[in-house]
Amino acid sequence: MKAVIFDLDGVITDTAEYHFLAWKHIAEQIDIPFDRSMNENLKGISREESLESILTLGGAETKYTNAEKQELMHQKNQYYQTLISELKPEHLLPGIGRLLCELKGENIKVGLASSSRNAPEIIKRLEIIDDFHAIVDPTSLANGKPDPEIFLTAAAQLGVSPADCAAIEDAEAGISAIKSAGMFAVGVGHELSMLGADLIVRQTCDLTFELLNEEWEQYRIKRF
Ligand code: B16
Ligand code: MG
Repeated sequence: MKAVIFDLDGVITDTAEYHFLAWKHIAEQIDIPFDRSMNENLKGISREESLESILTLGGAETKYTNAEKQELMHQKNQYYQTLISELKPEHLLPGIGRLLCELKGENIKVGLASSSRNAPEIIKRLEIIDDFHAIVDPTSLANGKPDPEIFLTAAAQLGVSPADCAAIEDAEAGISAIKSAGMFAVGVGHELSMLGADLIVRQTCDLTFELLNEEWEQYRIKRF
């Protein structure tokens, strides 16, 4: 294991709640009911695809022009940015600060593969930006998760072969992307929603270098 690539939302910090509140604010404006269970399907999905999903749920997929959709996304992002302006180092999910520290001590490269255009701002506010050797710019990609492009780009930026990377995700689309990239997939969450992951932990506080390394060795023995 030469590199570990992190998803952001749901792995490093819990911005899913802020995405939920921001989309709910927009959905209410356009009279579409939106709840937390609907929000689950938007995890890891781009801003554009999230809006399309909400419009489809509300039977409004053909109701808005492209310009109107751009405006709705702009308003959602403004609301979201107000919420993330409150983020502080204490909003790191449990165990993540320790894991970043352990990886540094082991000379393992660290990458960020988040679909969020707000990711650099968020990791700056969490005061962990210096721990990352590569941060993928999602606007430079042709395809979002579950396509493997974001994880392959992170590995290329780190100068590490995908086969030597582990990646951590909390969303189904993300686990599929990691597996298609040929990497060791670590899922954070319930077994049923992390199908396909090589290692599943219930909470971020269970993520230690020791566990990742042990499971990585088992995975290598099974594969080769
Ligand atoms: P933005 P991740 C994803 O982050 C979120 O899970 C998803 O809900 C959001 O729509 C997407 O980022 C885009 O975010 O609107 O800030 O560009 O899980 O890939 O870190
Ligand atoms: Mg996520």
